[in-house]
Amino acid sequence: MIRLFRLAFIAALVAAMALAGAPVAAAHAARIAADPADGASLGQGPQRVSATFNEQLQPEFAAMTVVGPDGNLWSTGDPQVQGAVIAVEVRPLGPAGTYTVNYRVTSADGHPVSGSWSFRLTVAAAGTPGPSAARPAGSGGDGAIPVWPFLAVGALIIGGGILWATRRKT
Ligand SMILES: [Cu+2]
Repeated sequence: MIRLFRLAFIAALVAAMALAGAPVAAAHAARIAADPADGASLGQGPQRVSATFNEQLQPEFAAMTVVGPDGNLWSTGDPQVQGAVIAVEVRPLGPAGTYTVNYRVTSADGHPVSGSWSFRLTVAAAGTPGPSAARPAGSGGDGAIPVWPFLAVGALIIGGGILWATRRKT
């Protein structure tokens, strides 16, 4: 009877670990806000653009650019990652039209997430563009983090639970 209880306990523990582990592996960071907002019409260019995600980002391998209607880069410098926010400085803008913000960030679980949104500048300004955006800026390598450390930690926890359960026999 006690042996049966112990087996049931172990089975429940393993099932709980599998259920708890699944969302971790599946959950990528998702963008929940953008500044300027997607589709915004602005009479004046922003000094910086930023995207906010639903979870902390890893600061490594982040990329963010602003590409103007002329095909040039209007972002300047490297993006900054702080908590769940990635931002990049923007030059004084130039021609009126659509500016597209492209980003690539690394989720807390190690998965790279990329996307883009755009805003419109309604009044042309006198800014000087950066280089052509044809050559992607800030691509410093693949940001993927291996999954095996998470699996190893999961196995340790399950193993510890089994050990604990078997030691509790009366
Ligand atoms: Cu993920």
